[in-house]
Amino acid sequence: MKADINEFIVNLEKRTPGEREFHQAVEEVIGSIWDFYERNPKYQKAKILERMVEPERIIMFRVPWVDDRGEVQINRGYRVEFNSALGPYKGGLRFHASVTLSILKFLGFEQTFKNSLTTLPMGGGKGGSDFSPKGKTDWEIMRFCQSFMTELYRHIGPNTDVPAGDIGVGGREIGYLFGQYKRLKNEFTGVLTGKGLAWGGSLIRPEATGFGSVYFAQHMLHRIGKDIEGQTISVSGFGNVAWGTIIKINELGGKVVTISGPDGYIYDPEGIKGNKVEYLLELRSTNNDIVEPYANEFGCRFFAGKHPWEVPVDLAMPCATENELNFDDARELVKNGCKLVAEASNMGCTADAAEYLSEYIDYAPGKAVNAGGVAVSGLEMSQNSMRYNWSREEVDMRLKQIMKDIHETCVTYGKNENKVNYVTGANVGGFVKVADAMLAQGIV
Ligand code: 2IT
Repeated sequence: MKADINEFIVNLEKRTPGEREFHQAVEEVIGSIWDFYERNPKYQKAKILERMVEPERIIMFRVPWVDDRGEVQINRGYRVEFNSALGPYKGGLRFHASVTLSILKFLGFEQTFKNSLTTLPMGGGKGGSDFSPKGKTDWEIMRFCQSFMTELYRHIGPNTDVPAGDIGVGGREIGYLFGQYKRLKNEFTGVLTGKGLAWGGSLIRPEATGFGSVYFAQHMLHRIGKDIEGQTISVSGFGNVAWGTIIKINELGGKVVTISGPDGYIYDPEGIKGNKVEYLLELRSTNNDIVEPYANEFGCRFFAGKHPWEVPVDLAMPCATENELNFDDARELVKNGCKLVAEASNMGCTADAAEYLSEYIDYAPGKAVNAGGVAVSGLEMSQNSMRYNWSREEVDMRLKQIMKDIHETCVTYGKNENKVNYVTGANVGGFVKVADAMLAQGIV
């Protein structure tokens, strides 16, 4: 058995040289579904896994634009249309200097499993650009978005591929992208999610990734006889996901003591609550991507160049980006008595950190924990199709139910005596539906 799995990985690496993050994501999935795959020869015979690691289509394009000084700028745009077995390609756009094809392939691959877990009819995709909104003016961001959409519009559509936001793409960018799509196609459709409330957006979409992650963590805690209430929690990042996560933790009686940025982390032992949560939005709107000003504003400590995982807490929720929690961080968390890590970022833990955490405490991967974001995007698509808007309560109720179902799926497929391996649970649970749909649809 080992030989086969190794052969699979060697072949993958040969076909996709240098795509480190993509290999990491595939290896994690393959490692946990291999037994299941072997026990089900119908999947092997149809080469389901071999097909799953090959995106159905990749679009790469030039994005030229003119900055405020009149200088020509060139970025690269991407859309990875990974898998459409369950529905139109669905997944965010990331605008960040670190974006490469490998990063978008890892995200698109993960998205396929994540979207399957939501129970909604969505395939997997991801896109973006190496353009970073950091330090750019509003006019520059608008011109970039218009140029990006001028190519992308011919590849997407409400029944084909429905992008949304990710790092560097929020309400403002979705607005500019939507405006240009509408202008080019002369069609007002639900081609993007994360839209403004007045023009087709869904209530709770901005909060959904964070809220859903906390609902998921709450189910993990309940299973081991605990609750969010009274827990001290470390969070990383200070963007959209951290913001929603912190709001919901406060609402449920937990205390968040850290946030972080590329510059370091903040330790606020009093808890990040009240107007401090509002301040996060202000911090983000400056486009500087640094968290240090929080320390000056509220008189607490800033630790330059460090990860928040050295702070002793009951629970840790990574909310920033991939590989933000490494093996040493994982060891430090466990040593300091942390009981649970719920990953709200995509592939927030390095492979060795994830393995270590799974062994010693409860650890759940991003594709299960953060699926609430794309789930509410799916609900936004439903509302757009009906040309109708649900109330806040209605959307929140559906989000809660979806997170409960995802947790149950993880327990069903990941339970081993008294412990749940959430990595196995999420991967096998996500795989089965996609694989069965692919079998039914023939060799395509
Ligand atoms: O990683 C993710 O699930 C997202 N960035 C959200 C994707 C979406 O289509 O809402």
